[in-house]
Amino acid sequence: MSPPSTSSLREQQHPAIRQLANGIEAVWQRHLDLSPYPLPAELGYVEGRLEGEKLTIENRCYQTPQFRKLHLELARVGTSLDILHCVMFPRADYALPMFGTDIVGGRGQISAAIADLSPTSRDRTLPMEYQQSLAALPSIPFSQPRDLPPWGDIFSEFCLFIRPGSESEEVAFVKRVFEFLEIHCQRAIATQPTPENRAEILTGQHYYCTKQQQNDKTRRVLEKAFGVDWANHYMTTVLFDFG
Ligand code: BLA
Repeated sequence: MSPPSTSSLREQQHPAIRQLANGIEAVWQRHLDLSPYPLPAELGYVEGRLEGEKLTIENRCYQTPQFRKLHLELARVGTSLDILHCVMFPRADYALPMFGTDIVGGRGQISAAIADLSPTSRDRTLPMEYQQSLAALPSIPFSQPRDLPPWGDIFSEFCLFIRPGSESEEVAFVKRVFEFLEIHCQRAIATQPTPENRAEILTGQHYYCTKQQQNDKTRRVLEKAFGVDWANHYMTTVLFDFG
């Protein structure tokens, strides 16, 4: 596929968000066989304004032989809140973890930067090759680690959740996410489908999505701009659908 056209929202966003968005798409293009994903036209670019500030959302979606959906979303609330959200949903016959990342920031400061390769197997552990590759990454001493919310039992022991304390920590976070992505794409293309595991994989993805749907901070932002029903529809069909 040809490279995607540059997005106007992306140009305006926090540099770490822009770099991560550009880099995620570059890694996808380099490793995966991307095809378009049929997102309903009205959900590609969305603007909402109910109470107060305008919320703008730009979505990029692809599919590949291994992934039923690659979703990269950029959002901006007024001029004060910039968001990057990305999830890679494996097809049900590929026993792969869920890659997810979320960066939330504004006015020059990122408050939340999270990235993980989250297991979906019945025993909720990552495949051995992932454990080995992730354990081999040198640990980074981020100055402000953050605690996971109660629904965060879906994340792996390698989950990174921080508030970056400086520009160099922002850069280190973005670089680490690229390392997660490289590991994931390389494992994904080396993995053979196992249709006999479909039920287990679907159950794991269902659990992951059900937990992510409990993120009240995301829900609140969407509800304020689009209303309760739209927010719920968006969270269950675009952000975290079961496939
Ligand atoms: C946190 N997500 C947040 C926060 C906001 C959003 C405002 C609070 C920031 C903070 O505490 O500093 C908002 N995130 C959004 C919105 C979208 C979004 C509006 O993606 C989409 C339009 N969230 C994800 C994914 C992960 C994730 C894929 O979408 C992880 C892989 C995690 N976001 C996540 C976590 C928190 C968060 C764990 C902190 C929640 C908490 O502390 O309660």
